[in-house]
Amino acid sequence: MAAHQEPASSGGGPPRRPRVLLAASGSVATIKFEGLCRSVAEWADVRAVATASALHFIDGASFPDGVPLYTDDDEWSRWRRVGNEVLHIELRRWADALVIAPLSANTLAKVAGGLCDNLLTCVVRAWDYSKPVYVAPAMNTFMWDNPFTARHLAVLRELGMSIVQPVTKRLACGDYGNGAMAEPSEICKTLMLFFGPQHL
Ligand code: PCO
Repeated sequence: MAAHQEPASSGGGPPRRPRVLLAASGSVATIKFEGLCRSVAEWADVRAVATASALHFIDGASFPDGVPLYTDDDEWSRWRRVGNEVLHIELRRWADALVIAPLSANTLAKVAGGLCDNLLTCVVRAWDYSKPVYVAPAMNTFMWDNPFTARHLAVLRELGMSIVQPVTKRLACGDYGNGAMAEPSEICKTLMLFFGPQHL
């Protein structure tokens, strides 16, 4: 990967496709991640990051061709000696926007606290906040209603991140309530509005 990339909005020739880094943490809603990657890849260059927990819900065999899926193993296996590429830094440089969908309660807490113990959280910890971050929380209603959620989301908003609000519906455990991840089509639409028609 090149160390520096032209911004999507740079003057001169036609704008290049937006570069979107899509990241998934571990939630039952991660079953929707593949669909989100497919939708966004129709109009953007997409790279994907999955936490170890997210991988429980992702079928590598059906993951879209042309969307590289990076995991914690890639972060470690690429680095042998000083001077080698550091994956979370390269991804942070490459991307025009970061989307975390789903954002689990655990990853929300880690991001709010500045923890960086895996590839996804290292990208966030290294992020350039002049570039957008969208997060789509997903969790059981009891977790969503827990006071920690509002506190942690307030920190994310203060950092400039945008929250794609969860919806009320039947959850994976059978409970009915708020906490279901926004539909991939909604998340995709939110991103398209940010990039605007000139890039699509
Ligand atoms: C645990 N967690 C969840 C996660 C949030 N749920 C959702 C939706 C899915 C089905 O449409 C699972 C994607 O309900 O985002 O349910 C509950 S105990």
